[in-house]
Amino acid sequence: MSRFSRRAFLATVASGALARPSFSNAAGRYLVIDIDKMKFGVSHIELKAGDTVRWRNKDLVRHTATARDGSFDIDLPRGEEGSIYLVTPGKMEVYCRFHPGMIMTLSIVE
Ligand SMILES: [Cu+2]
Repeated sequence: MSRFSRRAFLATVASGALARPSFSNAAGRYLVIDIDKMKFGVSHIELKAGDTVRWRNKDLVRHTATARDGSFDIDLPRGEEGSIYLVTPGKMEVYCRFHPGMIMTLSIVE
């Protein structure tokens, strides 16, 4: 099992109006990963605890950004965005539930 727990992330799903969790005053960076042409924009990204990752679906079809360990599952209809705020160091795999070949990894360091 992964070292991530469900509590490790504040996950939010953007549906129409973007949900804004408490990360607005986080000191970390804010990184955007575009999804297009059936791929995540990066296959691997290294982050720090306190960073926020935002996925943007620029593709023509619906995708998800889903943690392999179930920590989060962000539904991303066409044109939608969704973010997670990373708090726990570790490595995890993210995939798309609709297209299991779409995979990327996040490494969160202290
Ligand atoms: Cu997909």
